[in-house]
Amino acid sequence: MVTNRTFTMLKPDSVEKGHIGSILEKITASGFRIVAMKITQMTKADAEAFYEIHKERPFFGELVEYMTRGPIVAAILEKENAVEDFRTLVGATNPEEAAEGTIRKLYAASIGENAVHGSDSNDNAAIECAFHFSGREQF
Ligand code: IDP
Ligand code: MG
Repeated sequence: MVTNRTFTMLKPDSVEKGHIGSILEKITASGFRIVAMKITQMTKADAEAFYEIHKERPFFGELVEYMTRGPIVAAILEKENAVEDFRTLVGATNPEEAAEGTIRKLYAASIGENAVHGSDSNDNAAIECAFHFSGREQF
């Protein structure tokens, strides 16, 4: 199992606001290597499957609506301790609680529209990378 990779999405709000370049710059400046990347748009079925773990939560419908409303940038990032280090760079789910300098502190509007996704474990990173990328799209 690959343990030095994590999966990220720049969510629709980041794309809409023109933050792709700034966020990717912050990611690469923080030592992550981009080993796969594309602009794509999730279908309702994609988003429901990707966020299945949250399907009983009250915000699930809102989350699926948000994540499917426009294109995202999906990417795989490589770095030693990638999953944990990327979660630190991303910051807390609620941007009001996110540490200074984190991506969500800088770019997220709210707990729902929070700019980026980062895998929460090595197992989920592997599942999420495979959800969006074939082997031939990963370098
Ligand atoms: P995470 O993205 O920090 O891991 P999770 O708890 O896994 O946070 O939630 C997944 C996504 O669901 C969040 O990134 C956010 O977009 C959305 N979300 C989480 N909590 C809420 C909420 O209370 N209201 C609306 N949307 C939420
Ligand atoms: Mg999560």
